[in-house]
Amino acid sequence: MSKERYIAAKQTWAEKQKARGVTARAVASRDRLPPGQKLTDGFPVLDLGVQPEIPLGEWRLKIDGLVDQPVELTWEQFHALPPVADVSDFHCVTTWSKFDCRWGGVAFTTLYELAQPKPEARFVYFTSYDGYSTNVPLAACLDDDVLVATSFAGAPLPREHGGPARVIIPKLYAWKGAKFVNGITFLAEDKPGFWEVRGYSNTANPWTEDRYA
Ligand SMILES: Nc1nc2c(c(=O)[nH]1)N[C@H]1C(S)=C(S)[C@@H](COP(=O)(O)O)O[C@H]1N2
Ligand SMILES: [Mo]
Repeated sequence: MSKERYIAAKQTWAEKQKARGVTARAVASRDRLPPGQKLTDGFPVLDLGVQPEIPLGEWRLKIDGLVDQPVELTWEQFHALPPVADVSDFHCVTTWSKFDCRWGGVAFTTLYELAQPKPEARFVYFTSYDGYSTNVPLAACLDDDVLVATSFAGAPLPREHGGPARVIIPKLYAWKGAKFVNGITFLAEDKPGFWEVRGYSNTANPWTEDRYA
């Protein structure tokens, strides 16, 4: 399927779900598997039809916006930061979930301390090498399970899953985690990302089935 048809299909699906009244459920689930999700043993791949190839020597992660110390990290500089490892569950809005994903990388809070966002910064806008973007409230990024991951299950993060580096925000639907990430911008005002402008929920809480806005 072409990239345009794929995007249009997902957008139409969001509109149909909304027409059926599926936007958000008022009642949160306490199960490990969020409501409306099915467990998968595999690891499906979702992207925009492009998996950009980024040589590690050319890879950069730019952190800018409302920060006191804008930085542009090379691969070496990124890996000189304190590493973190975390095991978390992964929930895609298209109703599959994967348990016990073992990620390694650098904690979002480490990058936050490095760039020193100004007090006005309340939102984060992530950008990617494939043209993707997504937005998250800063408060949600400061959980200790949020990271920029460069490894999965003990091996370098494969390109199809967003390598060299991707964002993982376990408590939100997975579209809030940018694969092929290359930019983290701190903003005072919210700015909807790629799927958020195409009918997906801005808040994306799997536990309340907050799928479409
Ligand atoms: N750069 C980029 N990041 C992205 C996407 C994308 O298309 N491009 N898709 C999102 C969606 S909808 C999901 S469910 C997850 C899928 O990650 P996976 O392919 O590793 O399963 O990545 C998210 N991050
Ligand atoms: Mo997704």
